[in-house]
Amino acid sequence: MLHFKSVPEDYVRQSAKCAQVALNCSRAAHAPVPRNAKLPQLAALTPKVRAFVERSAALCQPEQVHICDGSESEAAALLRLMQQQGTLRRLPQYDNCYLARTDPSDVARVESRTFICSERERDVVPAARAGQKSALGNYIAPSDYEKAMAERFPGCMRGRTMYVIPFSMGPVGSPLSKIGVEITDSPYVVYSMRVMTRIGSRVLEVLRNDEQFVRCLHAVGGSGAPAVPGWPCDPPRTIILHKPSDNEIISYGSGYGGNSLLGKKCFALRLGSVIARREGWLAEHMLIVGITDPQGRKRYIAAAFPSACGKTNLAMMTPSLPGYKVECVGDDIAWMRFDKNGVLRAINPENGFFGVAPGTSAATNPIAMATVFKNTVFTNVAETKDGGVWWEGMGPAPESLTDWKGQPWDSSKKTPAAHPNSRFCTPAAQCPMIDDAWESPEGVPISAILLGGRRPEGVPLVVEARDWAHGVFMGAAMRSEATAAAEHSGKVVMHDPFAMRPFFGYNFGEYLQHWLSMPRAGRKMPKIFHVNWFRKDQQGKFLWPGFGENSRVLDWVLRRCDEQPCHVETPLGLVPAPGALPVDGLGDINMEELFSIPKDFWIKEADSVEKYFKEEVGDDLPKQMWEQLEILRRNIQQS
Ligand code: SAT
Ligand code: MN
Repeated sequence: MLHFKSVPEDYVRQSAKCAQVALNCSRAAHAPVPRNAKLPQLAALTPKVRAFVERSAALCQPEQVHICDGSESEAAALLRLMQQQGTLRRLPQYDNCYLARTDPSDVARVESRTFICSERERDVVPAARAGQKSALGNYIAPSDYEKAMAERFPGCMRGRTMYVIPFSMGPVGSPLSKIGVEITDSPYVVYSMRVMTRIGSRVLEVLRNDEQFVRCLHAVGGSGAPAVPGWPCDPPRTIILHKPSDNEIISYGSGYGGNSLLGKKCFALRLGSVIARREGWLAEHMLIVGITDPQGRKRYIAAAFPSACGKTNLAMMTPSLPGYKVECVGDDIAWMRFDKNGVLRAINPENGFFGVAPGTSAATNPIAMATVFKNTVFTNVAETKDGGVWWEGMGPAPESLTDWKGQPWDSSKKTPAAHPNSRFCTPAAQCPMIDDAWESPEGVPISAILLGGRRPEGVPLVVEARDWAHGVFMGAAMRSEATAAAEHSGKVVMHDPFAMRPFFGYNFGEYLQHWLSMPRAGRKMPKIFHVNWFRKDQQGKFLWPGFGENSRVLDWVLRRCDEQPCHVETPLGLVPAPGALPVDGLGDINMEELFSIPKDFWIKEADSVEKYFKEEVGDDLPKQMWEQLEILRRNIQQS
């Protein structure tokens, strides 16, 4: 069995020295970290963190080790280093903004190379129909996990600096937060983790009281000069491994997003979902927003949509309805737990937004536009000739552009200027409508949960679940068009239960059981709704304007949370009563088509959900889900 060997004593001594001088290495001729910078010594680490660092160093054999303290001077040194290495270009148009261009084969999450390890396959993969393997949950056996590591990690950081990033998912010290330590050889990852999580010495302090943390080991891989200067990676051998039983995440070969910022999908969702089940809470792929109504009453909702389906737009919505205010707590992940009063409370475990750039504009998301032009790293967007950025959907293309691959671009080119999964990585605190309570240690109270996806056909604008079990069924049956956030392509409608398909850390059948077990005496269960902003007419035109106009749907949702009788029953659940959804001033909205429930479509949809449940979940599907499917079938037949 391969594991980290113990590190020779002199290596540790050498490493301890390096902790002070790593960013001042001779090859990177940038200004040294000031002598008085507070860089904790290896010896000052807690024993478990130190052991993890020593084992990783012995395995990866970096030239030096740098323990990140999270200081401004450290960030400045990283930026200088990355500009020298060619990873980042400064964008002189803006304040402290940078552009990274990745290797063109390292541009999105790689779901096919992402695995969960456990002793038993069934812990990870549901019991599918005989002879068929469920595609929910990518399992790797412990021996293959060790082998994958042994084939990639020994000596993989030779000549590089190994950075140690203590990070907190959630406000530092909150009872709802969790700690991780990511070891990486990518300064881009360190800088991005600094934006996306809370890092540094203050996190190490928390570990002094409780030594529990998730071990995250990341290496970009590759040897020799990288194909794209400043972006070493090893796409053919990329692998992302999770071992929930050991609180361990291992990632090799990719520097991009969810593959390398291990606090995000790997920890906050995959390991997070396992920890959440163990401890009785929920780790979900959901945004969180606060909505204040014209009466001044504020409620919070959480909403699950697959990657690149407009979560960031909803999280930063400028409501078109007069008197409404939306404030953002988070745009991607929610950790939620019932408190002692039976209220579901949510925190955003992240500290920044890693948002999809294309489609973001002053019209679609003015708040994002007001957020991202300072202290931001853009990745794979296009660059203007005066050092600004551009992407499809931002507005008219400026005259001369450099595309995401660094090539001259003009609108006659068939290829997009910005990669469809290009991103901004920006601190949440500088969002002009960040919620006052966004870092509240106890979390914000959740009144409603929204589920949704991109459904061009058949699925109404909004449907309220009749009860909790029906809401869980809606989540289980969620589908959405594929997006550019992972390697899938084309406009196929994929099943994506709870928008968690690529992020489950354990058996999806057990996940549903966990959700079904939430209602208890004394708990105030949030209402669950399914929304679809993306329904199209016969001509392929969107039936609903979306964006800020979605506040009209939120208005109805909140009135339903107040138990106002502004609904009617349908075979799918409850929808707004005629006239209850405020559409005044919207012009021609075909409400009939927007809310129609085509019988043929729904017969097929129920068949497809049945097939999915059978093939992907089999015996592990809770029986309440079969009952819900039967109710749907009966309702449709009788309609
Ligand atoms: O996983 S990423 O962080 O790269 C983005 C996403 O899919 O939401
Ligand atoms: Mn996401």
